[in-house]
Amino acid sequence: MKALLLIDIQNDFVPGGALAVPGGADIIPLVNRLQPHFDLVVATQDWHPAGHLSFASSHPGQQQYDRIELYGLAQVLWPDHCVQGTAGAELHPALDQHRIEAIFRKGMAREIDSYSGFFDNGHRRSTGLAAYLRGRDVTEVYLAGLAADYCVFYSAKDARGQGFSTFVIEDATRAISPEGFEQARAELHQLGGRVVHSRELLG
Ligand code: VGL
Ligand code: ZN
Repeated sequence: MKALLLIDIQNDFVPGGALAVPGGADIIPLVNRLQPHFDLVVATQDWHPAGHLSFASSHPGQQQYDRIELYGLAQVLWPDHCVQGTAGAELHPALDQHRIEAIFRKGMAREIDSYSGFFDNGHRRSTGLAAYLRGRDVTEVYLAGLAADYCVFYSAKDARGQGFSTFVIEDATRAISPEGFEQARAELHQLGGRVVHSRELLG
């Protein structure tokens, strides 16, 4: 079975949002066209409590996008984003949700960030996504959404690590930085993941 994972297609990650990914909203019509080509569609949602320690505002004296160490893990300090219950945390209104069977939330623990939809950044706690996919006989995981160099990339790495055949749909994602995406592409290749274009799927 083939699953489409829609990563963090939320208001805060598109232009006008708190942590806008350049061109982030442009993927949504394509994401909607892709959905019927999969057996299962699952979404993730970045879902932070106010005062999350990935927010620069939680570290007086630090600036947005500074890099610090947080309980032994490298951490980029982000603008406040995807705060639980806010409009910025909602899935984008143009995203067709009718085929989304489950939404896995992440980033709820204040002390640790969670880029991947499978595990927090320390691989300490699982969201249950891998078990859910296995329970649905999924062997192939395709990823789309935001951002290519953070949550899509980390989710793809973990999908590989969990033994799924893994494909990032390059034109159905956008990166925070282009260099970040090129590095992610190389790392994913090394792990046996593939980057594909939507034309290979839409037929
Ligand atoms: C993301 C930074 C912080 C993402 C989430 O969805 O790529 N990036 N939180
Ligand atoms: Zn976040």
